[in-house]
Amino acid sequence: MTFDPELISLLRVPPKLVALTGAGVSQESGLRTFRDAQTGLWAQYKPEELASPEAFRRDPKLIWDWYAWRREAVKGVRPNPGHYALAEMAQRVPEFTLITQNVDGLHRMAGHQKLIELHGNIQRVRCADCYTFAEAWGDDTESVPRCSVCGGLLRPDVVWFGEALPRDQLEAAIEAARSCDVFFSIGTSGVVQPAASLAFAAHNRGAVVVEINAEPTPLTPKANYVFHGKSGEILPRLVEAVWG
Ligand code: BV8
Ligand code: ZN
Repeated sequence: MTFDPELISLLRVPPKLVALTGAGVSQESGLRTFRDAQTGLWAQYKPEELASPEAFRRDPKLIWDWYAWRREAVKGVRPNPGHYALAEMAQRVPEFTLITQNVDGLHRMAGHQKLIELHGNIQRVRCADCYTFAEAWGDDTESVPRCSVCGGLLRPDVVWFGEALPRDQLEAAIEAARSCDVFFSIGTSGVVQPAASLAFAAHNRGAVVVEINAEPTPLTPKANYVFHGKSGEILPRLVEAVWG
C-alpha cells in the first residue's frame, strides 16, 4: 500500500488534526459493529431499538442485561493496531483531537487520554434520575441495581437515540471539526447524527478529508483521500510511512 506523497508531507507539517472513529475501528478487536447483526438472545433486536429511553422504560432489566452482555464482550477483547496507531499519531501531532462514537473504551485502553467520547462509555454507570455515578454495581442481579442516593434505576452512561449528546463534548467536537486542517473519518458508516455531520462541517471549512472505511459511505464523494479496507491494517502503515 503506497500513500500519496502530498498526504505524507501534509501530515508531517504537522497539521491541526481531528479523527472521528466508529464501530469499524473496533471490529478487528473482535467486537461486532452496529451494522453487524447481533447474536444469540439479542439477534431479534435492532440496536437502535434497544439503545433508547423508551426501551429502558418498557423493560429496564432487558436493557440492563444487554449492556452487561456488551461489557462482558469488551472485557474479552483488546485494542487492535488501529487503536494503537491513533494513539501514536496523538504523540506525534500536538494538535490532535480524537472523537469517538464508540462506547467500548478501547481507545482509552490503547493509551489515548485526551478524547471526546461523544456517545458515552458503557464502563460507566449512573442513576437514571439523579445522575449520580455508581462506583460499583452487580451485573448478574435479579433486578436492575438501584441508586444509593435516590433509589432510582441505574443505567449505562451512554447517549441513547433521541437523547441529547453531552453539550460540552458536542461543542468541543464541533469546534475541533470546524477549525482542523485534516479530518480523518475511520470505521464509521456516517449514518448517526449529529456525529455524521462533523466531517462535512470540516470539509465545508476547507479541511482535507481522509476516509478509512471497509466500504463506501455518504462521505466518500467529499473525501480527498479514500482508503477502503481495514483500519487496523491501514493506520499502522500510514504512521510508518509518515513518521517511520
Ligand atoms: C438526538 C450509544 C435529539 C449507545 C449511539 C437527523 C436526521 C435523521 C435522524 C436524526 C437526525 N438527528 C437526530 C436523528 C436521530 C438519531 C439518528 O441519527 N438516527 C439515525 C439512525 C438516522 N440521532 C439521535 O437520536 C441522537 N440524539 O438527535 O437527540 C435531541 C437533541 C436535543 C435535545 C434532545 C434530543 C443520538 C445519537 C447517539 C445514539 N447512541 N451509541 C450504544 O452504543 O448502545 S449511536 C451508535 O450507533 C454508535 O455510537 C454509532 O454512532 C452508531 C453506529 O455507527 P458506526 O459506529 O458508524 O457503526 P456502523 O456499524 O454503522 O458502521 C461501521 C462501519 O465500519 C461500516 O461502514 C463498515 O463498513 C466499517 N468497518 C467494519 N469493519 C471495519 C470497518 N472499517 C474499517 N476497518 C474495519 N476493520
Ligand atoms: Zn439517583
